[in-house]
Amino acid sequence: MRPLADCRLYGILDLGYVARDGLVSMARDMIAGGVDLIQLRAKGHPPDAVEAMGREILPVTRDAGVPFIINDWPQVAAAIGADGVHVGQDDAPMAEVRGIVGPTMIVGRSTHSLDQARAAAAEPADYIGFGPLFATPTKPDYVPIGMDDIRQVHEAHPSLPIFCIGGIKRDNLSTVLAAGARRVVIVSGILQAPDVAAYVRGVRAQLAGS
Ligand code: 3NM
Repeated sequence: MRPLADCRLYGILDLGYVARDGLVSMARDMIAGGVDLIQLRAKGHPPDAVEAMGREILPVTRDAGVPFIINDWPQVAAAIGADGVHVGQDDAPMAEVRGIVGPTMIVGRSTHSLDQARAAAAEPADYIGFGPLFATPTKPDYVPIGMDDIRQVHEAHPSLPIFCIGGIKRDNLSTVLAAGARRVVIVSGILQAPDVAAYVRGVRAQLAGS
């Protein structure tokens, strides 16, 4: 499996954009393009449904050596033997999450400020999301934090994988990278692309050049 330290492009299977029966083929397209990590984000779906979806996706990601992360549900991640779980600011503290998923599973946390990034680094989370940089329909209730703190959060946590997120597309990626980002999450940009694999390849090429 690809080490987290080598992961720079994080794709999310978000049920707001992908139909239930399109998840596996979307995962394949994202992998074909070259995403490094895949998360299943199924807001509003009960844990048994998330578990069923996860069990279908996991063999595809495993085959490719791409870590598979379950959003929100440590119990589901543990039950299916996923590679990781992602939790938000309002979710359980790390000790509780670790109690469910064990010591080796990847645990990531969303952060929306430098203070939250510091707290997550201290838990310690294995990686953090940092954003939303820009307003995004994927997470409509959140106030964008802009790009001003990107350099500082990287300087403060040099060995923590930090994935910038929120409104990032191929079109603004160069600006985000110039502001100091090393790793990114792209949700709607990838999922709404007419040719997902080609879009991801384009993003990869930009990352490789930065
Ligand atoms: N989390 P898109 S922003 C799922 O800031 C998510 O924690 C965010 O989607 C955070 O690439 C976000 O479509 C949505 O903007 C990202």
